[in-house]
Amino acid sequence: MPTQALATYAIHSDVAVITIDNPPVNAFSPPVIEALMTHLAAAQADSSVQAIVLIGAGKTFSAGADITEFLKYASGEKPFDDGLHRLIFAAEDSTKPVVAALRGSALGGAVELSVGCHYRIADSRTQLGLPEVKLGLIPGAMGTQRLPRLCGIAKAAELCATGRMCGAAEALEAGIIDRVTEEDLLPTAISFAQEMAATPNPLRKTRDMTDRLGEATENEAALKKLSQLVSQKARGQIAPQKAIEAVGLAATLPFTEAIERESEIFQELLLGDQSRALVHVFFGERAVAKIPNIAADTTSREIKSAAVVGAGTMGSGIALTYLAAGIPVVLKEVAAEQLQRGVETIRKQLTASVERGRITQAQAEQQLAALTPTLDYQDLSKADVIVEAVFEAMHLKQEVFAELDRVAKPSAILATNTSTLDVDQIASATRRPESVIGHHFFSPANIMRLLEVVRGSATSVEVIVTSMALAKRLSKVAVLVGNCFGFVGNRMFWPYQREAQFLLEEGASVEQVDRVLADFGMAMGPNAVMDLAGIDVGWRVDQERKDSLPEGLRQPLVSSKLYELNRYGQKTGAGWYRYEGRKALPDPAVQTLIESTAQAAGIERRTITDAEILERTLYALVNEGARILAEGIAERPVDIDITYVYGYGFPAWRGGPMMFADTAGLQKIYQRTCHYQEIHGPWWEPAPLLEELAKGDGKFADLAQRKR
Ligand code: 3H9
Repeated sequence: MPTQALATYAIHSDVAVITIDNPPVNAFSPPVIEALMTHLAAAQADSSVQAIVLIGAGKTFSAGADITEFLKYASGEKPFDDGLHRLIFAAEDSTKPVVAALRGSALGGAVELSVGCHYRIADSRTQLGLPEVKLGLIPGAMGTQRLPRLCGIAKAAELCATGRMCGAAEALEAGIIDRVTEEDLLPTAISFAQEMAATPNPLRKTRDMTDRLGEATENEAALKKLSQLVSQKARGQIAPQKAIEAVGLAATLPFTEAIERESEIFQELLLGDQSRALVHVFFGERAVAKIPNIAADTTSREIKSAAVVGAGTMGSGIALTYLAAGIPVVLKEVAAEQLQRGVETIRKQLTASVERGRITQAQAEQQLAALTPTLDYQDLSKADVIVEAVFEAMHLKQEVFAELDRVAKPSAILATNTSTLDVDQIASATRRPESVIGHHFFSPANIMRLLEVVRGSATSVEVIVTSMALAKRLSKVAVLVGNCFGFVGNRMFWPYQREAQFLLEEGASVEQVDRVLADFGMAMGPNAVMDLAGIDVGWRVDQERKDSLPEGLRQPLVSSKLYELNRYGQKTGAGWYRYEGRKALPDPAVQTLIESTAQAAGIERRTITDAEILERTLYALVNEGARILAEGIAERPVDIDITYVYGYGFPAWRGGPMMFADTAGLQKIYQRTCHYQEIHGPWWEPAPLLEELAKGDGKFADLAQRKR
């Protein structure tokens, strides 16, 4: 494709309009940069041109640098290309004023280009942001030095270190942009450019500005506070602190030296594991939506209305998710009291959303009006999708599905929110197993982004495709998985938690295990997770599963004792911890229970190292992941990674369990798995795929290249 096609050049009276035209998001690939450079040069050479407007084709300005290029640099395929620097300097050194006209999104390098232009005007709905930290990077095209010159060091550091988006009005107030318009952007930008060209000194260069950098002691205090904040919010991540460091250089180094340092930091981060992992997650989130072996033109069913069976915590969360997406919901319960409780939960959540400014009062009222509570299955007959969210017991689920089969219209999708049970067995209660599928939401269902879409053996392709598209409407990240105990997420979580409990029995404390895994980057330690999810929930799952477990294998002993003591976790104020409000406190009674249980079972207690905790929990997770891949329950390693990052609080900056394993080294993991097998027996049998990859010096990532 000729480079010129990626950006167009047109003259509107005396203004040159250069349009970035690289769908879908106008990313700055090297050819786009070259095309823009060519057009900028043409505008300099054309004596009839008085000013230049830079705009994006379509709905958006640009999503910044082309992230696919980073992969080539990180893998050594290509040297680092400073094309964006050259382009920004070309704009700034233009002899005619350059106006960046922003709309849609202006992200990363796109903001950096715009702040290198002489002026900026934005459509009032534009969102601006420096999201590089979300890719484990810092702004690397002079943004850390130009932004503070426009809006001050404190504000610039906050934007660069958090990656937070800001709207046009905020950007205007901060001084990042010069004008906001409600009018048609292009003609308004052209008029603005003409107006600026007519001023006495129209070439305003950000690099020369120093008056807005702010006062030294205030800046230092602001940066220190920000550093503390991001060390909590972005625990374990390097890039946010580096972003603060880079922005801080605006106060201490001349522009040219500071941009060199910025570029060094950017390139160091680009070669680091954290950026590699976060870029993997960025593309992974998009990859899981593309299902291998399903034709792109497969028809999907129309979803205009939904029903949810069960108004408990999960059911009401699922109903809220549909309501937020503008899909009306019929909510079914067995008794008036439970139904009323569910409706109240939904009402309270909506009120809380209004209070937090997430939605308006009018939107909350509209959503509540779209909720129809009922006790009658017959009221579900018009729903396009019905999600069952009753207790985790097969007989109950089958009863519900038999009813759904009776009342649901023929085209309805019948989804189960089971987190562990056999979807085929549930489907067998109907005469239409092709319409039955798992929609496994994660608690709180209206907040957590993951949706495991579980395909049963009879589930039709149409139902799968509809579910994946529906998930997008519900703002979920959907991962298609196969049917087995616990699917991908909970099946892998079981050995992880099993080892966590064994470690307690062998001598670790509840707090030690949780601290070690939280320090690794998990959102919560395994014991705290159990307390949140409900020890009773886990117990119920264990009851359903116990007959299918191999005999003679060691089983965790303490959690069922907590269940017998009615210590269900946060909901009863006590579980692995005791709770004051939501604050978890160590409980000596639990320690005593663990010790007496271990003694009664003849388990010798010893000092457990942090390293052993990490290995035994994480390698057990990875080993099960390898089995899941070999069985095709997860199609690709990235499906597991995204499941864990979005559903289980696995640190995105480690890329998910399978990428973590590749980074740690499969040979090491395999050797340690064999070592633990010698000590602890069959639970630790290495998965054949792990063994094969380790012995062949391979990686899970290689599987993506293999034909299944
Ligand atoms: C940067 O600028 C570094 C500089 O500081 C320094 C350089 C020296 N590149 O998300 P969607 C693809 S770092 C390449 O589904 P949406 C995406 O993979 C960059 N590709 O759409 C997908 O491809 P596919 C800082 C990109 O409407 C398609 O576009 N910028 C890029 O839901 C559609 O994307 C960011 O971090 C890119 N930059 O959301 C912005 N962006 O169709 C990252 C997207 O094959 N991007 N693609 O799956 C986003 O946040 C969202 O994509 C955006 C649109 C909000 C723009």
